[in-house]
Amino acid sequence: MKPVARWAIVALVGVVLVVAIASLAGQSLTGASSGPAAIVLEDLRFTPNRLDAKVGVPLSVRLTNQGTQQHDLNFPSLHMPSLQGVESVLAPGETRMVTLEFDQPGTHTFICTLPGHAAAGMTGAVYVSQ
Ligand SMILES: [Cu+2]
Repeated sequence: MKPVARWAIVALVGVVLVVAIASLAGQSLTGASSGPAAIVLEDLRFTPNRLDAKVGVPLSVRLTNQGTQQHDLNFPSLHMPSLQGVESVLAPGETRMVTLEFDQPGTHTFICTLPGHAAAGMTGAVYVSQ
């Protein structure tokens, strides 16, 4: 794929996320059944591989493994007691909701910890602002 096409996809994803957050902001907090974000785990990549979050604000993310192998999503540099389920492995075809909540701003890298996956490019980051 040409670099130009990749940037177009990234830009489009960014717009979709902004729209989703804006539409949620316009609603009251009445039992949101779907999260504002989703990450697809494919063979050796996360799509999208970046998310935005705010300190102290829980972010629901739906993880779906559309690959043919097992994958996980792990924040190696963080110790987050509330990160339930994120470190467990998803089988092919499996979907799971997780909630991320960060207590520090910054760029928090996540990886797939299965052998060789991160080295092959299966990494991403959550950009956390105050
Ligand atoms: Cu993986």
